[in-house]
Amino acid sequence: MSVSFPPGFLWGTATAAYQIEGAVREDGRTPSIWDTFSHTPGKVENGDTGDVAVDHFHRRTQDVRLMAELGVNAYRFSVSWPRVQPTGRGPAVQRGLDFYRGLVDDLLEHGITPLLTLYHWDLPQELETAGGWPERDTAHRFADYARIVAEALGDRVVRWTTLNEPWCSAFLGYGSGVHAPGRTDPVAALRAAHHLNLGHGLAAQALRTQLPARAQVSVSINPSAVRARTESPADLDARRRIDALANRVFTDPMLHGSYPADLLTDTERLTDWSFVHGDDLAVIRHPLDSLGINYYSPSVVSSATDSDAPASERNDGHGASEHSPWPGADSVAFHQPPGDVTEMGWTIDPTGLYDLLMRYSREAPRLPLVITENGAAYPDKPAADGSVHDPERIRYLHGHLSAVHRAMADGADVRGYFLWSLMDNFEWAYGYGKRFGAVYVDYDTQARTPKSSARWYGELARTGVLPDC
Ligand code: GBH
Repeated sequence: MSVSFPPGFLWGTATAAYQIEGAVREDGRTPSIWDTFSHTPGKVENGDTGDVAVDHFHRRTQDVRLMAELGVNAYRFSVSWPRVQPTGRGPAVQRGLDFYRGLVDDLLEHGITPLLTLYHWDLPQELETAGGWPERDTAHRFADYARIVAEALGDRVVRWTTLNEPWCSAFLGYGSGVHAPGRTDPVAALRAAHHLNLGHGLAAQALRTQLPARAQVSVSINPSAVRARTESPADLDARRRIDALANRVFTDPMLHGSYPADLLTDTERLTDWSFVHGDDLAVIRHPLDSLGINYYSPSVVSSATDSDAPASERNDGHGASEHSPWPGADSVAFHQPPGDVTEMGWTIDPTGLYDLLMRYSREAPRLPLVITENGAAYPDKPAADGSVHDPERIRYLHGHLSAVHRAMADGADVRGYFLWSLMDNFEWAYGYGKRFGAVYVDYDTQARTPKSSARWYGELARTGVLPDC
């Protein structure tokens, strides 16, 4: 049975500045931590960098036209902080802001709703040199930057997002070190998490002050759909610990104005959390207009000490790093969830998305939800005639959109869905080897070719009808 989504539903694609723009030295842009990291040997597969990426900085108008041709009605992009405020302090660079003003105008001209994300991981290197997110001052610098962008684009952008996936910034950037800036210090990671929360709250305040009343303020998190391997008390406790470090460390202060008591206890051997100051929690609990949810795959955990799983089915949840992104949770083992995987090795399981949507609709009943990222990497290759067929991606999207529809039928207030990604791009530590795009990019010529999933998704966006698979 085909199902319908409501009129006005946002059907978009998503990207991030460093993954697509290139032009890293143009118009006064200074390096971000991702320029530094990707140019450090051994950090990114194949030595890939975002120097050129998919040259979106020079192809912006053509890329927007492509979106319009596909039929999507929304686009989520991020602003490169070092492009509009080099070094992260002081006055804005007008030509940096002009690029985004031009992008937004192109979108509006085609009736495409822009969703602007202020921070998708590209901290100005100079702020990292001054200590980065583990330092409190970075949160204040972020609020200043938010004010600058709001001043420049507040007349034409309605939907604003502060941070993308603060978990990745804090725990992959400062804990496991597989993301920029590549530090591996569990205390720095926890401090970073708090200062990202604080930066979110301060930036949200700055946006409210600067923007017209119709503006909408949001944040995009990557909550973990974390399950216990068994119902044993030890495995349930492992689940609780990871839920605290993956999810509640952000959503408790943002939605409820407190840090989880169990998290403070779990991490007490590392820190007393005295970096949380008096008013911080009131600042962080800023009323939001929606919550952005990025979802790819669920997690399964158990107690490491209790686990009787064969070692081959176990991993430590560290990814490629010997350092943990889970401070204070050394007693937890991660397991590959059952089911088929994408090229990332991530298990395909739409139930995880359903569960998260239901969880946050219960936890924050009046807060609309937007799926700000969902998608899959596959080893796409053009056929002899140049076309690119990706039936696996269509199946992935179909499964997850069915789960979204089911959650809506069960009461979740979901306002939109953004496919990650508009086009193949720089997949962080994996470089250009992993393709998430609905549009294929030939990295030699920069030619764009919509894959069959792009056609399929455009049709869905135009009709609002999810056909049978
Ligand atoms: C998002 O990150 C990003 O916002 C986006 O820029 C990126 O391109 C996209 O997803 C695709 O990766 O480490 O094996 O235990 C998602 C990052 C991926 C981090 C899943 C946590 C857990 C799986 N998340 N990962 S694993």
